[in-house]
Amino acid sequence: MLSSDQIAQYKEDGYCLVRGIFSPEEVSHYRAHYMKLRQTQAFPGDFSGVAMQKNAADSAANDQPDPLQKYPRMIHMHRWDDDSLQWLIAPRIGEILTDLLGIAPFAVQTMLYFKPPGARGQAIHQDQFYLKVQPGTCMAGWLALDDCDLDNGCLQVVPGSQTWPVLCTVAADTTQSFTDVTVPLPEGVKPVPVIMQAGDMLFFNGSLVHGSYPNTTTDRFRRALIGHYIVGNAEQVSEFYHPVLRMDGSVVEIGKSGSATSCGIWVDREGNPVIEVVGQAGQKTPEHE
Ligand SMILES: O=C(O)CCC(=O)C(=O)O
Repeated sequence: MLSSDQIAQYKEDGYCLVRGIFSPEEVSHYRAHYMKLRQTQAFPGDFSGVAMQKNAADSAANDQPDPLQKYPRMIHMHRWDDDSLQWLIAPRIGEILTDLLGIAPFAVQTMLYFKPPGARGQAIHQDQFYLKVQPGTCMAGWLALDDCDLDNGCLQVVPGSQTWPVLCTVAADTTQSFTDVTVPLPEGVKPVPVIMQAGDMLFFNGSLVHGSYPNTTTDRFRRALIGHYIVGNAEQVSEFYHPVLRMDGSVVEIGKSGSATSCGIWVDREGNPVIEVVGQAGQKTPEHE
């Protein structure tokens, strides 16, 4: 159960860090489990990133093999791996999400980021851009399987951005990001790093702007096991996230949200940046979450 301070921090900042929710033995089990799966075969939805734009100034960098080719991100493992399913619907995660949301969640997605040494990060974005939960929003539960810091590309978040509408996306720098869209931030607003130890879990709201920089180490992975959830009174979520599960693992039928959506752009009002919602203008169709 979360403390009132943790719930207050979530309301204020859009995220809540819960330390040591999984033991060192459990974390070590998941690391070994996913490394073994990754080395065994390819799985549906494996994603090693968009092609990297060439860096005109650095031809040596252009010739480097991309570490993500060997360690593509896994997705929706809970649909074919029981360990992943049991983790996704673990009661301890359900209890925390219920504390934060005020209602039991539904579970919709698992992902495993290996982020080996030298791997690109993921440009800042909002998960709700992809999940399109209506009404309400989605939540991420991001479990660190390795200690995460600035060097190996820890998660970065923009505190308070959970109150923003979904922003229109722009092209990302694919030399730094394995996905190709990002969201702009007004001048002076910067993401802050979330330093975590293996076993810590970060819970964050679907509108929170977040992402990560590359892993610049030569010898440390930054593995993360991620669950995505939606509020238990949601009526729709994007088709990609179906089937939707109750936290007891049973399937719940809800609607599929369409691709049409509005998004926000930053405009200047009397010297202050504010978000103006502009329909679909400037919106790029998401190919990869
Ligand atoms: O782990 C990362 O580097 C980024 C993860 C992320 O952005 C996400 O799960 O939506």
